[in-house]
Amino acid sequence: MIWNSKSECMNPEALRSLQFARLKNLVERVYTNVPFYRAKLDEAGVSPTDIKSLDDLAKLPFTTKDDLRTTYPYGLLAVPQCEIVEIHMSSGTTGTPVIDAYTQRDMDDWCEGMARTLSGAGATRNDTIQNAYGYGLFTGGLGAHYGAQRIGATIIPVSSGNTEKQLVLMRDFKSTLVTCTPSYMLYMAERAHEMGIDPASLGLRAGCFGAEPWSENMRREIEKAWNIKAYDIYGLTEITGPGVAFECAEQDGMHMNEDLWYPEIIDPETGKVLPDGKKGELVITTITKEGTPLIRYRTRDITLIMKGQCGCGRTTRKIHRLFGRTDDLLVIRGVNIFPSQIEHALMDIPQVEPNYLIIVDRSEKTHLDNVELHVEVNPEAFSDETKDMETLRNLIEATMKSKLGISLKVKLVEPKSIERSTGKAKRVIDKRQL
Ligand code: DLL
Repeated sequence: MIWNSKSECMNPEALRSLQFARLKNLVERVYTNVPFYRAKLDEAGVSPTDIKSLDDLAKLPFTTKDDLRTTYPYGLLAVPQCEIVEIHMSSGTTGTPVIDAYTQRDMDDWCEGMARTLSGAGATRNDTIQNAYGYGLFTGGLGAHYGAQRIGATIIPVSSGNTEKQLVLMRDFKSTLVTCTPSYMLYMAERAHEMGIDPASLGLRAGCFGAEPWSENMRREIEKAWNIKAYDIYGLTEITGPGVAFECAEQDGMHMNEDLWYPEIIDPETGKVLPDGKKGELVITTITKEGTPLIRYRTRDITLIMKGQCGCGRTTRKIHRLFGRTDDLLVIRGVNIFPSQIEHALMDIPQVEPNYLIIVDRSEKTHLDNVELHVEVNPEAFSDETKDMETLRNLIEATMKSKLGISLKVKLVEPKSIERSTGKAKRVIDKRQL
């Protein structure tokens, strides 16, 4: 289902000229209305008249999360505050929140982005969408809600948590689609089994999952447990929320809604723009945004823009499933590792569950980093025989060593002993005082 074929299947040249017109307008708007951007552009020696083609975007300075924090709460507003109809916020890890402020037009774009996203998963007005993303300041809940409303589906705004009720609602209202974090979807399957319900019997058809890193293997687990299609969806608070990019029926990369949010990939070290197909940091410019527009926002998310055209008919470019973040990169004894790589390696071992916790610490004596990986053994493989568990532990340690090149200590833990989250799962505890 293509929600808006006029925009999503545009001839690439027409799309580029639309993006350029929008970019030019954006640069003029922020230069005139946002003192922060005027100063930033002046400092970089660029003026709005220097923007003569899309390539000139590279002349503009980046915006970082720190810029958003130092201008909190309203320092990046590009319209009078009476134009703002809603705000959202994410707390991040350092405590100072990052906000997004929307005008009515920004809300329309958000609804549009999410309507396209849900349609990518095949949703129509005939669907019953159970929305288990958290409602409130987090963009997941209301974002999915607005999108579902736009396509005219029946929404069950249950929010995250209350797992037994989720399962009852799925059964009673015959939900066809679920929206939540991938880890919560797996947890709900586990609870269903405990309650004697086979999740695959509930009749769901699909789900839109995002807001946290997950892997291809985790997709397979979810699809198998629920007998559904699991679609990857991407977005971030600073850039409106979910709806920025989404998977279509091909399930191979996420279409960027690039008529609204323009993507670039840069080398995170040098800041240089990389060609399509090369992996780097995703940078987004909000070309239609009115409330808190951002120029070249460094997302810290690592992906690549995929080459070639998608079989679904959309012409918007796709980004690859996220590889990780530049800032959750764990540097362990000099080796760069993303938690997603550990997850990936783990999922090839059938005796363990996709629930894990990475604990990093530094020895006071040797000053060397130590990693302890807590892994849940699945109930069938769990055994009281120390020898069996020892063999499994050695197997995991050897797999990690060969796939990631580091030695880590594995601790096998009982099924269901790692804390579950109804929102974003916490996978890493870094105790090093770096
Ligand atoms: O998580 C928005 C969202 C809600 C996206 C619901 C998808 C579904 P934030 O809380 O600001 O916003 O977190 C944004 O989460 O920069 C990524 O690092 C990560 N993230 C989001 N989607 C994905 C995904 C929402 N599909 C941050 N895969 C982003 C991996 C994701 N990571």
